[in-house]
Amino acid sequence: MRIARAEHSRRHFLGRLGAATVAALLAGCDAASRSAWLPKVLGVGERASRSAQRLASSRRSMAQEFSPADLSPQFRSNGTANPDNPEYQALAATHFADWRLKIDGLVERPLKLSLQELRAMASRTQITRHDCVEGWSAIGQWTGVPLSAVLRLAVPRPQARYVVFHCADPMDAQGTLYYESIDFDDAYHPQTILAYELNGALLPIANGAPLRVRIERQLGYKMAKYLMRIELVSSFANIGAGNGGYWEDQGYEWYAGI
Ligand SMILES: Nc1nc2c(c(=O)[nH]1)N[C@H]1C(S)=C(S)[C@@H](COP(=O)(O)O)O[C@H]1N2
Ligand SMILES: [Mo]
Repeated sequence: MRIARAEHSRRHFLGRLGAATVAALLAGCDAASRSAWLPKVLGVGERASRSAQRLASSRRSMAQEFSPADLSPQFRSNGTANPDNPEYQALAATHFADWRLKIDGLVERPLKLSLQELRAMASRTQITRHDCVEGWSAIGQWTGVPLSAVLRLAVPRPQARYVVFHCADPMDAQGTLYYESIDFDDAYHPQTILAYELNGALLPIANGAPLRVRIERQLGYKMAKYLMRIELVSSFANIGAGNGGYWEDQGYEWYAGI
């Protein structure tokens, strides 16, 4: 019953993904991203059944990891490239020395962590492929702290079901800030990291400095950049328009599995 419903919404989403991807291809992306994306576009049917299989078995599988030779020459930026937000700009001016990641909501121990504190924690480095719904892909190397380690420090309360990422960038004239959310399956997945480095260098502002999340088995829009706050909730009914993310509020699927 649950699987049937998930599969229904997945097909709906893949239909839309196909149209968006074809539009992007017609608009002309560069050859590298086209070749990385094309097999997946052509294999939509195959993808749907593979995803159904994954849903039926486990969501704990690992995303493919690559070698340094596979790295894209450049990891492009998409969406916001520099938040139009005075508070963020002030933090950026001092290289995020005064930035703190807040972790609150349904936790026993609310936290405020500096970049230095996050960097002092055990890190994980992974080379993965990022797939954007707009029809481009790029392979990059990410280094950061596993989200699971940060959650363990904060001690989630039993009622907590989702992890909400609040970002610094306003998306519209009303100042709606980008936000996203994932469930605990993804939050505790070993490849879900809060990344502060891209390709061995400090995370550029264009890619989400000082901190962005990597959720490697989902599409690019889930991977919130410019993180300011992580909130644990039992439901996202009262966050944004209630669909779990900025793009979800515009009609995108909440679970954007690849
Ligand atoms: N805060 C924030 N996070 C965001 C976005 C954004 O506009 N703002 N865009 C999303 C989309 S659609 C993609 S594909 C990736 C792009 O990441 P990149 O800029 O590192 O390529 O970030 C995602 N996370
Ligand atoms: Mo995207």
